[in-house]
Amino acid sequence: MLGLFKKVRDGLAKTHDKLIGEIKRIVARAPRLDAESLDELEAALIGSDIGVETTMRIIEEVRKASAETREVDVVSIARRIISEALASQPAALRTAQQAPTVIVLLGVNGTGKTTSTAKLAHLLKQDGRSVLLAACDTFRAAAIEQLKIWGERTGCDVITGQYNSDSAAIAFDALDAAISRKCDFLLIDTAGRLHTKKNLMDEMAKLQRVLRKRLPDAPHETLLVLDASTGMNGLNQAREFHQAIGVSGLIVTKLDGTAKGGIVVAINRELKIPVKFIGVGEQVDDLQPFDATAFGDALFS
Ligand SMILES: Nc1nc2c(ncn2[C@@H]2O[C@H](COP(=O)(O)OP(=O)(O)OP(=O)(O)O)[C@@H](O)[C@H]2O)c(=O)[nH]1
Ligand SMILES: [Mg+2]
Repeated sequence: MLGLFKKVRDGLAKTHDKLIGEIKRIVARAPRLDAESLDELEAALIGSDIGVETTMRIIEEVRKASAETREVDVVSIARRIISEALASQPAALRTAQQAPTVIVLLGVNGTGKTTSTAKLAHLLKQDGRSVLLAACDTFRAAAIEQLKIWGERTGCDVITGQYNSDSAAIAFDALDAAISRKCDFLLIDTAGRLHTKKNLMDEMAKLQRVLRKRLPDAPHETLLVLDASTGMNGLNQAREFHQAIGVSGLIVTKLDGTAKGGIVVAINRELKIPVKFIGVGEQVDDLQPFDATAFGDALFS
């Protein structure tokens, strides 16, 4: 457990430095927190990508506290409010009453869909579950081979089709295979294209429809994979995907490389879509189930 916590803390180091560093700098310079430093604090919080709603709540509480006492503990106020925002959504994976649980991973190009599919497979396998993978990115060159390699590494079979063929047909076949092989989980890797391209949304909607034809309550999770380093742009992507096809949860990747980890707070609070997993590195064991308490601790420790 300690090792896991360390990974999250190391992964969030840049976000921690930015958020806490800025708060401390402002408070050190103006401990009384006059109007000007409150403005500065507000700008710093917005700049850390935690979102407008959470920023406003922190500023409001800090303002109230500074009317009552001279030395306001801004860090602990921020910590409390951010922890509340983080814990506001359930983070556990939704599973099928009867196997297989079908999980679709989608998102724009390069966010980490394929690696997250592999990492999730690894997590589930470690938990003793059987996992089948479906290579439904028939769009990008070498995407199928990439998933096959991950399949070998994680010890999972991969259902594939031809490049440029219908991804929904592969998903259907894969679901058939998962049912007949009695697999616990089917993880479906999909193609990434710009979210402004309507055809990606159409492709994903079709994939969902086709899965439902075979298994009415599938997919049990539609997980949008977001690259944390895109910050507020990621929040917009999530909004658009959610409106177009419905997203049941998020995987926020590449937290290790960015100071924009505050985006996880904004997503939880403002979109009310739960963050289910976070990616904190490139290795197969660098995906972790999202734990609001651990995340808050890592952000402030
Ligand atoms: N540092 C870091 N790198 C990551 C993480 N997740 C994914 N990556 C890297 O991001 C790059 C893209 O990952 P992919 O999984 O191929 O992304 P994708 O969304 O499948 O990409 P397309 O299929 O081209 O749309 C790879 O180099 C991954 O190693 C993470 O949590 N941290
Ligand atoms: Mg991919």
